[in-house]
Amino acid sequence: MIMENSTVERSRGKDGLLDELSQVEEEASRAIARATSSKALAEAATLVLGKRSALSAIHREVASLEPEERKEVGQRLNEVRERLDELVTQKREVLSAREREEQIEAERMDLTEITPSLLRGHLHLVTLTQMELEDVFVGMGYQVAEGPEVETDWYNFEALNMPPDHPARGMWDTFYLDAGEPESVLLRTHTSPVQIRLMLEGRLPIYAVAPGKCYRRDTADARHIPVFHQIEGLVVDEGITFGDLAGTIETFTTAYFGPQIHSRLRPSYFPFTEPSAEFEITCTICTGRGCRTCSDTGWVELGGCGMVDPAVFSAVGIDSERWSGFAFGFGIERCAQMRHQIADLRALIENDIRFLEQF
Ligand code: FA5
Repeated sequence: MIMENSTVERSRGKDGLLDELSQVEEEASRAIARATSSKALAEAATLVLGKRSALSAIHREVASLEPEERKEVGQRLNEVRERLDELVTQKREVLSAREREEQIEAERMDLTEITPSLLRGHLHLVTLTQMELEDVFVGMGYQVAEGPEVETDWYNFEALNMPPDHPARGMWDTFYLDAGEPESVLLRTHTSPVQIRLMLEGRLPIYAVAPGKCYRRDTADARHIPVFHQIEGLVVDEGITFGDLAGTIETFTTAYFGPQIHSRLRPSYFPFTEPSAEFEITCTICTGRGCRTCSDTGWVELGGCGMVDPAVFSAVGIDSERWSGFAFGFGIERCAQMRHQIADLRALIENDIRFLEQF
């Protein structure tokens, strides 16, 4: 059958092949013109120019013609192939330009478009609270100081009247760093070492606050997180009394929480102050009735305070016969917690945008 078929094909002769070439040219041009995508054009090109195309079949038949006829048909065949090739190239350019435009349009982003619901970030509540607390104290004539978060044992404990093995060191569960002598370098457990640095500078009198990060091996709960912030206060001048300390704390509470919040000082112990006190305010979560946040006491401790112990003055070379002073240290997260009635302090470090965007 195949032989017979090829015999039939071969018997078409020169004129038959030329006719067929014109017909193929016409049909192929129409197929190329009909293609509406690059993919469809590639398929049409394979059909009209590929190995199984009518053109290739004619090409195979040319070999069986007489040399003169072969030349004529061969030339016409090349013309048709070149013309179809060119049609495909032109059409490919048109289609791919159109497709590129369509893709650009589909992927277009208007960077100037502003939707009303677009959220803008802002400072974290703890940072805002720290800035507001600083403002309150700057308004009272204090300077803002800073100290390092990585401290030596001497600044964090010893100069604050806690020699090695002093039992009060147990009040702060400490992260030690693997640097120098064992347990000589640590992450500060409170901002009180900044008191020592300020006093060692030797510029008296001192009215300063020092806000910053503190680290303790505390288990996180409604009132504690292991990395938190304190704001330390230090006043050293002639004739400073406990009355000045109590008045300062009262002024600060009224300025920050408003007059409706009650505060109290309770006798306490810190090795670096004598006498010492704890400073508490009415729990704003339960307004004093007792809840999980205040451990059912109705009060929340904000910080510690007291008159600078003469042993601390002597560690930094200040004459305690002439100078006296007070110090305090408050938790910044606790201040934010009570001001904004945040039942669980851990919410401040969970980074839930729905919570943070409220402040
Ligand atoms: C101190 O750290 C003393 N240095 C305060 C002080 C300074 C006393 C100057 C006298 C003179 P205390 O460990 O109680 O004290 O911490 C003070 C406050 O820091 C606490 O009342 C609380 O508000 C906050 N605080 C302490 N631990 C945490 C914690 N894990 N998470 C959040 N806040 C904390």
